[in-house]
Amino acid sequence: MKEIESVIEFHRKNFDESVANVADESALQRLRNLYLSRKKGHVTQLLEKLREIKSADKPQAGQMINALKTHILESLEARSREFKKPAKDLDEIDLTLPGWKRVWGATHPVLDFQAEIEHIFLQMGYSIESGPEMETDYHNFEALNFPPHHPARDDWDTLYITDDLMLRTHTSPVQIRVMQKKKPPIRIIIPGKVYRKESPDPTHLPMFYQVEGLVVDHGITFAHLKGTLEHFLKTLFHERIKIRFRPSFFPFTEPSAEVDIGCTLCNGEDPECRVCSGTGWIEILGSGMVDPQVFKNVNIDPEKYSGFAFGMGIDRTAMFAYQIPDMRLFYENDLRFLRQFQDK
Ligand code: 2NL
Repeated sequence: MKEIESVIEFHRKNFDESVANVADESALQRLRNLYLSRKKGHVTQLLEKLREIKSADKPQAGQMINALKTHILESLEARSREFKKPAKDLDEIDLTLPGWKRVWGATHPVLDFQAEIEHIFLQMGYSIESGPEMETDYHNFEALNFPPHHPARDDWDTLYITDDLMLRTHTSPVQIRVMQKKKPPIRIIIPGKVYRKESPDPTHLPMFYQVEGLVVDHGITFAHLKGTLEHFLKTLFHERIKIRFRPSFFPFTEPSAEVDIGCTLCNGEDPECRVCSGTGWIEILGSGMVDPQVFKNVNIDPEKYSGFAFGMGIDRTAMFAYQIPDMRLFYENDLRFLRQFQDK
């Protein structure tokens, strides 16, 4: 009898100490299990010990164990109520004090601009594709109809990894990969990072963002190209721009056209404008009808299908849209610069 009495006392003391120290509801739950769990709980084990006790002592020992159990249950309940109570009464808090200012992260302005471009094409039913940033000579140049001696293959422009592997110089290789896998109709854009061996200056960076687009189907014409790009640029620049198409040349399109927009800085009114050099026009985009040879390279029959494609620099175009004089500002990560684009 003396022995079980002291064990009960021992548990009560330990429990009282623990219950005073628990910090939250989950610690309270662990304590509840320690004492009351159905197999291993201390109280459960005490009740099992009852069997070894003389029958004359059993009623009194049983009562003491039950008293301990009631004590434990009540204490747990009391602490649990404390956790549920608000820390302070509302009238103790001074609601006129200023709050803590939180510093939120934000998407980078170039990626925000990319998302605007994606949105316009998604609305026209395009899907967005992506592919590797390290490419083979075949996907980056050969399939796109670049002759072996073409200057863009030169070390001046391309960052080679081996003779056959390079950092992609445009996102066109992704279009090659898509055309190898899927049959037309194809309506895709590919935004992503591209690399060229250039020294950084206000309008050049060795890494920049590009978006290319490709449409392949029966009966696609230059009129589709023109209508699509006009709609795209008018939406991106909020209808505020003039647009013109100029004949041009790319190895992978025939015919090809470059697209200019009226200068967003001087509107053609400043003969010394540093953005358009006084011409009133900014070159914004290259485009054209996919060359039949490119279709043959990916086993699409140019007698049955035609298509158009285009390419545009994202950071370069963001410069004009936001009237930023130097592209390097995007990558210096000066928070004073980046914060100007927040909460647009
Ligand atoms: C530019 C010009 C262009 C394309 C990219 C393309 C891709 C395939 C087939 C045909 Cl797979 N064309 N892409 C076409 C015309 C121009 O980019 O000035 N980019 C910044």
